Amino acid sequence: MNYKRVTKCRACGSRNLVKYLDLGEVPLANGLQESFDSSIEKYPIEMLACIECHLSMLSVVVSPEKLYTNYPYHSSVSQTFKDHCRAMAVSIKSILSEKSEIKNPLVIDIASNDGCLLKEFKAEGFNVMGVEPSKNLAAEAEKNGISTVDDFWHEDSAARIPACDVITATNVFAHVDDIRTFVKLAKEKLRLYSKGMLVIEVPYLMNMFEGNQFDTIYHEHLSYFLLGPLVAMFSDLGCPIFRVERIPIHGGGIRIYSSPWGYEEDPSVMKLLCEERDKGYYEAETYDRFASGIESVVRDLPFLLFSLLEKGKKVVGYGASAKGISLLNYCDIESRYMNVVIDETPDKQGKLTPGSNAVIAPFSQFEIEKPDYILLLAWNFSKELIEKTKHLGAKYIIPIPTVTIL
Ligand code: JHZ
Repeated sequence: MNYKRVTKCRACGSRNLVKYLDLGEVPLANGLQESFDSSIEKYPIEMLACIECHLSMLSVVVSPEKLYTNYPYHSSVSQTFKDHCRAMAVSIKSILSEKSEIKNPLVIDIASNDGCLLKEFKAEGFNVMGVEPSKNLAAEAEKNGISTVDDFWHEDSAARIPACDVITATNVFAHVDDIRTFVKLAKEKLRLYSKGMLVIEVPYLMNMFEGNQFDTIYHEHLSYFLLGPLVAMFSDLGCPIFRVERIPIHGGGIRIYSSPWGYEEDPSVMKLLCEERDKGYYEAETYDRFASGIESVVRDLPFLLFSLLEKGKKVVGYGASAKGISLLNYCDIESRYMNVVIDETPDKQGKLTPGSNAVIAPFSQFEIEKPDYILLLAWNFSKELIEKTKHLGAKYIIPIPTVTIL
């Protein structure tokens, strides 16, 4: 098996870890299948919390080579995400210009995917460079004019990039096992004269708990972040967090800004730390409450699909997202309840969802299936998905925080 067990906290090094959730064993969410395979590999999903710094993490780390060498997720499929990238580039440009005089700054994006974010920085006048381990995505970014080092972020790849003014890392930090080295390597690349900064976006644990987003727990996401453990670790590494923003993308995340070059701390940092403490995120019962809250979805979703099947209704999934595929597995939903999931990512089409074995089909399949119900597996893009399909006249099933029909 290509995984190892976690024995200490990857943020603070404590061995004082407590298990608060066990979702059994499921296949890798993006391990899309070419054909039905009854012996598909499954890996445990258990959540641990560090008693010292309150980082939440999975109990296992699956080998990154297994997860990412050929990665089907393309950032650019969602207009909502493209809009988010545009706004991020504009906002960072304005923060940087308040602090430094630099013309045409250089931004490096770690895990740059198909170049979705760097394209927006380029449009804002930045010089850009990506680092992306998935060969298919790095090649696509290069084709679109984004210079990309096709590798993971480690000492060798860091040595191949120049010093820069901004490093961004969106939706990758949660995927990294050695987060301390990740930050150290980034910090060393930030130029002093431009007061270089590291900007990281991660899904936020408070949103996950409040929204019952347990489907976002899967093998790629090794850590589930609060601001508290991040602030402590970044200070310890000499690259303090000086600003934080809550962002709506992917069900709710945080964008943290850090730098070794002496930025004054913005009040946003202390405000969110206090909110975490006041809402009980450093207390055990909050974790137990989250763990017991997922039971209703795991019970109600299969029950709903079963009763719709009994009534002869057709249900089709929309968005073969990693979280959606995980949800189908957590709820034990087999292909007889739902055998088609629509997804507009060409690399996903024609494949089967691992574990639940639904066929991933292009958008045009909606006209053939004529669904009575569309299960929004990418609920984070509900607005966009509903807008695109409302002409079909189907009802929508939103699976979380509680199973709801629209
Ligand atoms: P989406 C991703 O997870 C990937 P996933 C990653 N693991 C991560 O960390 C999180 O984000 C935060 C499709 N779609 O983005 C595209 C359409 O077909 O919710 C995607 O396959 N048409 C790195 O996989 C899927 O839905 C559309 O119009 O859970 C959405 O996946 C839209 C909007 C999406 O993330």
